[in-house]
Amino acid sequence: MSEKKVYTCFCTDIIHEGHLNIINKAKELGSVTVGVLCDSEMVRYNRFPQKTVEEKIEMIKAIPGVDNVIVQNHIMYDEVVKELRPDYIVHGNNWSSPAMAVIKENILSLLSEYGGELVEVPYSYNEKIQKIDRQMSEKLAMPEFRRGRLKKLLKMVPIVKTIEVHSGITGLIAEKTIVANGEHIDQFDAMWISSLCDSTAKGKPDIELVDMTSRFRTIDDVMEVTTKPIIFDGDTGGLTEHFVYTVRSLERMGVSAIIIEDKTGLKKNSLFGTEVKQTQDSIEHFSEKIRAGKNAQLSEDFMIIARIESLILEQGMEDALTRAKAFVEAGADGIMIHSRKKDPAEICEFCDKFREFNKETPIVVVPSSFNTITEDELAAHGVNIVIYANQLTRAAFPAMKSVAEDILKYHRAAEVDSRLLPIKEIISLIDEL
Ligand code: SPV
Ligand code: MG
Repeated sequence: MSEKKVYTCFCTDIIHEGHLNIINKAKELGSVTVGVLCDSEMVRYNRFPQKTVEEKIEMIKAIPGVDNVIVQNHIMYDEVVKELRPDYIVHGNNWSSPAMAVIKENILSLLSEYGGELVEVPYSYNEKIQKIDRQMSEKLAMPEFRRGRLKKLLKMVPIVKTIEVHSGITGLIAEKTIVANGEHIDQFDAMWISSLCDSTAKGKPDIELVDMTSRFRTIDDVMEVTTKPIIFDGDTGGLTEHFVYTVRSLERMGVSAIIIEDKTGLKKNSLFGTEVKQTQDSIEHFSEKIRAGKNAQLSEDFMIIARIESLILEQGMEDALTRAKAFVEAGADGIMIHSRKKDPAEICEFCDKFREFNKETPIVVVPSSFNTITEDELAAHGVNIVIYANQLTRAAFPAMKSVAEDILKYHRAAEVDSRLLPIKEIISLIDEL
C-alpha cells in the first residue's frame, strides 16, 4: 500500500512546540508536505512576515519528519488540494476566530469531494508560546521594523489599504478589524494620521493649527497599541527649515511616510476646493522642500510623498503631470493625486498618463469624493496606496450625536442601549499585559 499523503500549512516566522506537535501527528499518518503561506496572504491573515519565504522554506525543511515543503499561494486551500490531493490535512483545533472558521469550512468542503480527512491537533497555547507570540508582535511595533513595513508592503500586495486613525481606539480598529467570508480574509495594511480627523478630534479646524507636538502625541497614542505602518498627513510640511526636523522626528518614531501637499500660506482642507482661497506652491519652491527633506532623512526606508493639488485647485491635468514629473525628480518617493469630483475619471486619467512615463513611483489616492471606484479598479490604473481618509471619524460622529440627543430627549439612557457596545465588550476590548 502506498504511503498516505499528509498536508499542513504554516503561517509563521518561527517554529515552536505547537508546530512540532502538528508535524509529529502528521508523520504518524504518512508522508508530510508542509505549505509555507506566501507573504501577500500572510499579511491578509494578520501576520506580517519577518522572514523571507526562502528562509521559511529552509527553516521548515530542517524539521525532522518533514518530507516536502511547498509555497501555498492562497489562504484558501483550493489550489493546493487540487494539486496534492492529500489523504489528510492536519491543523490545530484553534478555529474560534471568524477567519479560522472560514478556513475550516474551506478545508472540509474540499476534502469531502474525494473522501480526504481533516485531523485536528489540540492547539497548544501555553505560556511559552504566548510569550513567543508577544515577542514577535513587539518586534513588529518597534520603530526600526515598523518604519520599513510600508516599502515592504508596496512590493508584496497589489494595493496598500490604509485607514484613518486618530487615537488609540481607532488604531485598534485599524489593527484588528478583519473580515472573513467564503472566499477571502481581509484587513487593513496601514494607518493614516489625517490632519482633518486629528484636528476634528480636537475640535479644531484643519488649517495646520494643531501643532506638531500634538500631532506627534496622536502618533504615539496610536503606536502604543498597534504594529501596522503609519502614513502621516504633513499638510504643507510648513517652512522648509522646519520640515527637515519633522522628517527626522517621524523617522525616529518609526513612521513610514509623510505626505506633503503643494500648497502655501494658510492651508484649508482640499475638499473645500476653490470655494475658499488656497494658494498652490511653485514647482521650484516645493521641489526644494522635498529635496531638503530627502537630504535630512537618515534611514533608507522612510518615504516623502508629494501631494499634488492641481486638480483640486482646477489648474488642469497638464499642470498636475508637470508637477508629478518635477517632484519625482526632486526625490519624492511617491505621488499623491487628489480630486474632489464624484467621478473618478480625472484620477484615472492622471494615473494612466503618469504611468506612461513613470512605471515605478508609487501613486497614492484618497477616494473620499470618488468613492465608487474599487481597490481592484484603482490598482488596474497603477495606484499603489489607497487611503480611506476620514470614514471612521464620519461614522462615529453621527452615532455619538444621535445618542446624545436621545439621552436628552428621554431623560435616561435605556432607549439608546441597543445601539451601544455592551459594557462587557468595552471593558474586554483592550488587551491587558
Ligand atoms: C486629510 O485626511 O486630512 C486629508 C485628505 O488631507 S483630505 O481631507 O481629502 O484633504
Ligand atoms: Mg489633511
